[in-house]
Amino acid sequence: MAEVGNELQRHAAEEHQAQTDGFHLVIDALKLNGIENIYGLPGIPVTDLARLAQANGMRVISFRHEQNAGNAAAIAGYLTQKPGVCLTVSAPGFLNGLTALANATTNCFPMILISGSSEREIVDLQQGDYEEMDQLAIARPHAKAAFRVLHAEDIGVGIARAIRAAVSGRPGGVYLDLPAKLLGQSMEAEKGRKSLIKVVDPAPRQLPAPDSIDRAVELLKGAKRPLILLGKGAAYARADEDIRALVEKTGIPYLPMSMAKGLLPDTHPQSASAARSYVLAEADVVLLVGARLNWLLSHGKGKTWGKPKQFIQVDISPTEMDSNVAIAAPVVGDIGSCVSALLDKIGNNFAKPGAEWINAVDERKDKNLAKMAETLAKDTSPMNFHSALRVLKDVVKANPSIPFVNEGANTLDYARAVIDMYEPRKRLDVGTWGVMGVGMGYAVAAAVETGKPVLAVCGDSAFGFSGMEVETICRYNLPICVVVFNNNGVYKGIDKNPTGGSDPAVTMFVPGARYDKMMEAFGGVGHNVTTPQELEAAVNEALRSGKPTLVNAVIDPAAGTESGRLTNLNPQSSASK
Ligand code: ADP
Ligand code: TZD
Repeated sequence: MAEVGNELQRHAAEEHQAQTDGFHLVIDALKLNGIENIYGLPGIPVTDLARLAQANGMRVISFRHEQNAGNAAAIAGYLTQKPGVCLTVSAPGFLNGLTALANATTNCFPMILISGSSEREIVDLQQGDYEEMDQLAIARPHAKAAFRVLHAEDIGVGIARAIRAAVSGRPGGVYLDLPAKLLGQSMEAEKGRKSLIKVVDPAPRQLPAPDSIDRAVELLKGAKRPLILLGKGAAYARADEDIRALVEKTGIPYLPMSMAKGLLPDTHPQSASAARSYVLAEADVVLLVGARLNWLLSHGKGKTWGKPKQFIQVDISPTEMDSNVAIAAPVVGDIGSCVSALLDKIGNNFAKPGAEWINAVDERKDKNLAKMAETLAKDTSPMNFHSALRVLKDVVKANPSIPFVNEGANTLDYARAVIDMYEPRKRLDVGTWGVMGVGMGYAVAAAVETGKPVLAVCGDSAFGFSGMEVETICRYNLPICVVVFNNNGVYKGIDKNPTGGSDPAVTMFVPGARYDKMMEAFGGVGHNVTTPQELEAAVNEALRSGKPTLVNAVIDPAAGTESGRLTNLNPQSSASK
């Protein structure tokens, strides 16, 4: 009898083994394509998906809010060229993740938001399911592509399409809708295995047309005051050596956009960062590499751009050309292929720009750098942005390979100007939208994906958007040091309620708040610092120990300016004119 029982059990097990289900197919499809990490938040209907992913060897990082998980996935995509995956529950969880998906699409970061959803039959008849929402329709305008899978045998196709859409051409955010029933659907394991797709060459090279290269090089050769502008597309493309060669062989001054800082070290003699306004206004030919002429570049026109100029634009997206101003020499292709073709065409005899242009740029640079050094050298009490950043500049110089996350208004603008970056893809910031709240998500993914300690420098307002993730940082024991520049409010901390009433002014926070205690609450290390020396010691200790740390850096509440350096973007009330 016992033998029969065993035999039955064995049969049942074989039968069981011969079956697979939607949960396993999703995980197997991701793993087959080299995706090892999931950033998400569990709940109905994806809790078991997250559990099984962990059980099957994926690293699953559970967050406290989906937007932060989504931001983590987005920056993981930027850092690895593989789509970062965010997993959320239906409706509200999905919507929380959607901001991050839209931000990924806006920034050209490859990401896949996988969200559980209600069954279509119920959603389409609006019968009121638990967390019911027509998620696919809502995601579509915010994503580069959006797909739904209804049958287990289509999971392989769904994930393959999501991966391709996220990383090919201009990268972006992809939405993948997985209704609850799909996850539980079973099918024969062998058939399931065969239904999965290992995506071949997910981001194929896109070679530029030879005549577009000829046109670009002709224009560059004729330039008197050329300028190269590197954007985060260039950093993402990982054509680091060729980009450096292009800059050095041509001898042209270059400007890195914020997240392209470090593609060449900011201390490079050809960096024109310290003469930004001058070179933008004076250049006659501008070669854009992976940078859009959007608001961050004043749309390529107006006072910022001064003298008339011609643009060469290297970008993978053909429709980016002429989006703001005429592009005289569009070069459409992937940056690696384009820059390599430009280098071939340029050869070794490119006539470097004349001394007049180079000297004029250097003169501006030297003057501005001397002015900056003077500002940084001032020891103010209380600390202001510059005295605090002076020491962080040295910390980054001593630790050039650590990811540096930065958000805020003044905290962002000053840090970008003061802190030199030395290696590509180390500076991670608010990007194309200037969005607050990316801080902790970016920091977590940077630590997970690179295995390095991370330094995150956030304004107190910026930090607040994702601050609860200090628990996540402690839970996973990640080597992240968060520095909160605490000036008691948004931009600064001295505004008064114009009515004289007891409510605080709209930009004010609780004065003297101790953000360091938040980290301590979850077992991490907190420091409250009021001098540059204390700040430097606290950050160095954090980087040395690798312990989750939050440094509350007390900054003069009067130090900031409204909107940092974006004051011009604030509409004026007619009452205050
Ligand atoms: P920044 O904010 O640094 O100026 P943007 O995000 O505006 O940079 O621009 C990045 C550009 O880079 C986008 O237009 C995008 O299409 C392009 N891009 C991204 N990856 C590649 C790539 N591998 N090859 C070519 N262009 C790319
Ligand atoms: N909400 C979102 C999602 N993004 C935004 N950019 C804003 C609001 C508006 N905003 C800025 O543009 S900067 C900023 C807000 C609220 C915060 C600035 O204060 P801070 O930094 O404390 O973070 P500083 O250094 O004190 O200026």
